[in-house]
Amino acid sequence: MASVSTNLTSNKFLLDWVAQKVTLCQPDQVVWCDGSEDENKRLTEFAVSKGILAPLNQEKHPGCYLHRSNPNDVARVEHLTFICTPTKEEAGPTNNWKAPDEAYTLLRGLFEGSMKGRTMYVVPYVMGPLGSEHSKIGVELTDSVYVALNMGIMTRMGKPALDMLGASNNFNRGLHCTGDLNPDRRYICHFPQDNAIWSFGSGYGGNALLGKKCLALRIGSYLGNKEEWLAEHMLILGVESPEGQTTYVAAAFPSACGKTNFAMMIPPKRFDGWKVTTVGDDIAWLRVGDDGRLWAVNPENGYFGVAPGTNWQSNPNAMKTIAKNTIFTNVAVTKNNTVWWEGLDGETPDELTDWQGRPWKKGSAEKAAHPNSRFTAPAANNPILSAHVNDPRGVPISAIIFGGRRSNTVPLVMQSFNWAHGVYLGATLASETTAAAAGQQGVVRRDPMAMLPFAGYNMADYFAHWLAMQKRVPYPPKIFMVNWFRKDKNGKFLWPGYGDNMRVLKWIVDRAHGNVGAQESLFGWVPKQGHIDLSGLDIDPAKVDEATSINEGEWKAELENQKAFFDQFGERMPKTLELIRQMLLSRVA
Ligand code: GTP
Ligand code: SPV
Ligand code: MN
Repeated sequence: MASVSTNLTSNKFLLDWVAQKVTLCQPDQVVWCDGSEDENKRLTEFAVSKGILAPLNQEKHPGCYLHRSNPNDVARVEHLTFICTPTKEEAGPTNNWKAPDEAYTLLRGLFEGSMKGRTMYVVPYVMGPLGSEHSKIGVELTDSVYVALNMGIMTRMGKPALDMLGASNNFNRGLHCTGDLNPDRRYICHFPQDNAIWSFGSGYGGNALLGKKCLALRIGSYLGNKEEWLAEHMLILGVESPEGQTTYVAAAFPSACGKTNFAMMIPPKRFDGWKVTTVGDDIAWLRVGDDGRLWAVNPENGYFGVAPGTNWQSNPNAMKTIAKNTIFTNVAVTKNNTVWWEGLDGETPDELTDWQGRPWKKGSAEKAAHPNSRFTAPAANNPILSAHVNDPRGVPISAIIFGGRRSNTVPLVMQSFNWAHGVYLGATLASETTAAAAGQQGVVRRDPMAMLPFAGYNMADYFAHWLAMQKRVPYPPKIFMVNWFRKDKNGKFLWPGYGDNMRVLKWIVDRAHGNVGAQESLFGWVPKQGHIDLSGLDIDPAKVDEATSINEGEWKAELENQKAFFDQFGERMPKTLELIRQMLLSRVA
């Protein structure tokens, strides 16, 4: 049997657990990751020698590599993701459930001998700032060098994690094996009661980088409910005014609905002197501080961002962030071995190599880059990285924003009447599905708080937890809803989006500080005429009117449609949310 010995730790719980899993998976060797530069170099070279990574043009993309995943393994697989709580009720109607015994038996069968002829990487990592009481430690055992390298970018990985863990038994146990990538033998199983994750048969992103969606959101949300904090699918940004006052905002948008872009935004010229800084682009852990405010940390240390649509116009800070030391997954490459994707600046090249490594010609009906192609880039590359990303206390949140991708109905921005109504706005969030998950795209579905695929327990209990936070947060953030994606009758976006979202953010910040009035609509507070600053924006005012309009007919249908979603939770559903729905409906009935 491969030796598990290491001089990196003497933690008995960890060593015993690794030994157990070595017995199960039978790898040829075990490699403990220390997170050093040297190790990164060695693993990268190994990955290149095996064809798992290909060096990109090192002049144009220093330290950057391309990875092509199996074409059947390009996105999260929600139908193969399971919450394995003792009872089905604990997982709730919106999660797939397996009994823990059954799941362990099934997966043990798959893991048995699965790493024969392969290396097991032991990847210790911290989610959250080192030494912070908010942070959690995980260890992922994986046979994928791609996963180990990505975890090195996305988390605080290696020796610092083992040092922080010390002799403690309190760490998430993650077991991952690529297997033969047969979708019929692919399972992403979470065991919240055991603080464990077993993932088999996928090498892709959220299925395989266990610190991200599996630990930071699914297990995290379960722990949050127990420990009275919130694990959310939210970006965190700071807005600095010309006077030097910084306001922190957290925003939940579903997958591929604009979090990375919003978190890295550059305000338009009109907002000279205003600055946005990024704390996080995907996940927020929120806790009540001693001062009675809600404080947030970003558990991650890098960005696993959507490539298509990223360009020097839409997101210059992302372009700078991915300029070096970045892994690109499933993008296209040019003749010069530089990266390309749909929506990149400039002319489309006549010829490319597509994401599957096939020759591609301009005008082809197929996309050159996969719509869910991604970059993995270190947060440290981000030119507008907040000075507080490593602050163990996190940052105080003044506003929470919920937003979806809706062609109609939902206006550009709305503020909730109060906390419970804000929770209702989050709980009824709906969005058109995207390429971030396998399955049909562009279908409107309820995605409460952008957490539908990520809640590690019954969503009705999750709503109750959100409602109960009101009593625990004496100075709560104000809650808002936005929609950057409303379309006109020709199918064109009504709102320019990206940097111009600053115009909406400015109103939100002003509202959070009580610096500006608002108009009461039937469904929430909306900006008064002229309060969204449009100066310097070259756009037909009628478009903005349409983007901000509220159509009672559409809302009646929307409110009626929410009922079925609520009803599936039965008695477990908090009455407050259904009462708010009925009250709003009575206004248009
Ligand atoms: P995940 O990493 O999957 O959680 O995605 P995300 O929420 O971070 O989304 P991201 O910022 O990567 O944006 C996804 C897609 O939406 C990209 O193709 C963007 O170009 C596009 N997008 C982002 N912001 C806007 C916007 O304000 N308006 C419009 N029209 N599109 C946007
Ligand atoms: C998402 O789908 O919300 C992502 C990408 O951020 S993944 O890590 O694959 O979940
Ligand atoms: Mn995400």
